[in-house]
Amino acid sequence: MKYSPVFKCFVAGVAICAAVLSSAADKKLKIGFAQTGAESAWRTANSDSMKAEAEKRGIDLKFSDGQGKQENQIRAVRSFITQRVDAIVLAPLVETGWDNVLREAKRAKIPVIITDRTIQTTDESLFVCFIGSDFFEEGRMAADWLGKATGGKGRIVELQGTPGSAPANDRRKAFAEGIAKFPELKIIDSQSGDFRRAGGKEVMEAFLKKHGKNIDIVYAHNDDMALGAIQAIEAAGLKPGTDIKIVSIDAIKEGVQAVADGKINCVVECNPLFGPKVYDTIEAILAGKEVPKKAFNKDELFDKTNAAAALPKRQY
Ligand code: GZL
Repeated sequence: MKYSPVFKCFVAGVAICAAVLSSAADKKLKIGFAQTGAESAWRTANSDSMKAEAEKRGIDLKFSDGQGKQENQIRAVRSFITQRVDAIVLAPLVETGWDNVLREAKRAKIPVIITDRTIQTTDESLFVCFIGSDFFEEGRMAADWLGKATGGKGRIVELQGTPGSAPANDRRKAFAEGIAKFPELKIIDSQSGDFRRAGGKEVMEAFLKKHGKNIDIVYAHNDDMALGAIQAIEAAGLKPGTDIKIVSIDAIKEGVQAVADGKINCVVECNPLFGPKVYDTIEAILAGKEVPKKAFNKDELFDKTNAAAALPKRQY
């Protein structure tokens, strides 16, 4: 069967386009992201920021939902190494237990960026940099606000985040140090609600049963637990924000709305929308540029003086 010269040129042209397209596809940045899970509205906003920005930049994002288990995240990082991704992003559920898998990524010469939560490691060369918020600063801001708002007096119950996680450890430590300045501002009970709304409700129900009217303040490590605690407080016939003051962290839209409604008295922001910053940093690393070891996001504070005005601008 003889083919005309025109047909032969057409076939050659198609082959060249396919080769160019496939090589361009090969050059598409491939990034593995091991997310903690989907425990809170903050987490959903953080995942959405990473996915939307990857889409916008044409990045091939391999997203893994750890479902609240460190072993799932470790498995995901190993899978990213096998897939030879260009970079690995890890939002570590808890602070410890990462050295071995990070050593494997280092041996594979794949840069690791730690986001959102910090890790404890014997060797800081196992990751290139950290991008997230300063949980100590958030705890201090919450304590300072409360000291001023209460005249340094009150019995506090604390809703802690996920046991062993950096935000739970750091927010607890910094808040305790912050209220130490006020001898009559005391934590009378503290328990984990695991950053979940249901957890905040259940723990608050137990606190109300145990302490009755002897609770003046709730310090919640995140808004989801604060919103759960509001359900328990209202079910007990009490007024959140008035009978029991509430201080929380994250500043999700529902949390800022609750401040505007007078149900939460203060939220400290912990901004989850750092997808663009993560990918800018990865592009810099892959281009051989130096990047800061720690890059903290800027966080604001909302109370009755500014919450209502801030609401229209809230993005998560
Ligand atoms: C903080 C993040 C915490 C949020 C919670 O950066 O790790 O985990 O405060 C989330 O809402 O579950």
